[in-house]
Amino acid sequence: AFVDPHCDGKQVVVHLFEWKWTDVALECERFLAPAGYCGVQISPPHEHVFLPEDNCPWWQRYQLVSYQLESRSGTRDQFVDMVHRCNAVGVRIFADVILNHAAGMGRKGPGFAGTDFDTTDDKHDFPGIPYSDENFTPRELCPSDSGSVDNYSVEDNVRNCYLVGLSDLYGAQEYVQQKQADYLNDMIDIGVAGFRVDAAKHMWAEDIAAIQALLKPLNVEQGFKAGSQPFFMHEVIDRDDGVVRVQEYYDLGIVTEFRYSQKMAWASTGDWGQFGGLYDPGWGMSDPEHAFVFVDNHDNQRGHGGSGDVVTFKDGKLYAYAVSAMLASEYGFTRVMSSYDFDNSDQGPPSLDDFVTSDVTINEDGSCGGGWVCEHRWNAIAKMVQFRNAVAGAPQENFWSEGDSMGLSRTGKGFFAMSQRSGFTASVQTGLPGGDYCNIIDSCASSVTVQSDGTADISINNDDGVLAICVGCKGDE
Ligand code: LAG
Ligand code: CA
Repeated sequence: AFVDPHCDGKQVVVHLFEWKWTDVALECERFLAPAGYCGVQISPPHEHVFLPEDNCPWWQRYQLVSYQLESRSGTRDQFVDMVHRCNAVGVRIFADVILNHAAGMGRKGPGFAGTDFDTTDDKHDFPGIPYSDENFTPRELCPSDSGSVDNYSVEDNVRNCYLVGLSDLYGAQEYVQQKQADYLNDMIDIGVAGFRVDAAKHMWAEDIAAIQALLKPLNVEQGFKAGSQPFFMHEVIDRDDGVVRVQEYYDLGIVTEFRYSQKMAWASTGDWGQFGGLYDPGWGMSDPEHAFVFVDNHDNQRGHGGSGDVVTFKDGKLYAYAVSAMLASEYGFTRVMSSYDFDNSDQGPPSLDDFVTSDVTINEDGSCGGGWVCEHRWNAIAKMVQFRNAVAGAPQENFWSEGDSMGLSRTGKGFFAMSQRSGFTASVQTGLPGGDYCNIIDSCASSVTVQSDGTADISINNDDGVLAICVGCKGDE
């Protein structure tokens, strides 16, 4: 349940981190639909705290003030317009929702849209919802001395204490569940296709299930089949290092697989052999049907939650290899990160003087400017979206690696190889029917002749160092 993204079998979501709704709408129309992206994970759309004294860090959006759809990314009207325009071109919107907590303790309003709130002196006043003291997890249910989460091997600690001092909602209460469901239903009525649940690890699974039971089916007027359930992507950082495991979330949707991100970083050191056994059930990793995979996310790319071994846009071409490898392989449902450049880990998005987020600028060559990195537009990454869609369902076989080079087939539908060496050549088993195939990465400037037994001599000689051929694929997207 809750595992269908409702995008006609397309396989890749892009996180347009901190983009404004006006820019997301444009991007759906001008790029994401033609490239074959399934949908967009947007930044949290609710009213959040407003922290100009801290230069409005990106993370102010993870502190709830009210459920009004008024945020740094835009107004309610702009949100509605975005959802409708993206749905119209077959690109789905998935909202990042904060259900575990409200604002941090010791803060005072007004929030971003002018709504009062007050968490000073241990108060929990959120009149805009309304939530008050009784709607937050009772102190006696949290076993930590400080009241904050500080022991990941104790379930009550992880779920009932305050995550980095954020006021923890008492998710077992029907009142809280109903308010949260009302918020999600408002977006379902507008036409979103699903949700990314922030800090799901810190919520009891039965509380999430209770919210889900209160949700409406998706909006048929926005192109969803009658009776469709929203798609759910749960944020659970499980690296075999605590009491909460990804398996607990299988009935609730798909779940982040952070070990994948970690292994990707190891493979990217030039040891692509690691990629062969990447899905390791023995390591407790999620089964393929529930795994939500990514090379990096908005937290670990800047040393926040779940950081450590990670490859990001700052690694340049190596990053394109990693994302290409992810999109080539079979495991999990994939998310591509789209970032803005930053020097310090709290820095917000490119903005005008008054912390109003800047428009995303598009250069003549299709790359982005103004501080927006747009990894999702990088040539190899965008082309590999087409590959992943084309080979969906085909088994991954014939994996080989030679240090910094690797390849695999998606038998019957596609073959992929990449190399960090220029002019790399190899004789391989492609797993494809005989014939001539063109490399979609260089728009058919190079091609591969597959023999009737599936073997081929390949050479990789484009700027990206990537070769991807697939049945029925053309060089242009
Ligand atoms: C997440 N996933 O489970 C988000 O992906 C992650 O970005 C969120 O933390 C976290 N859960 C809680 O929603 C982010 C920042 C934190 C920030 C928090 C709230 O990584 O650094 O905490 O959002 O804005 C900030 C300060 C803390 C302070 C806290 C409460 O950095 O020092 O204690 O606010 O005032
Ligand atoms: Ca909690």
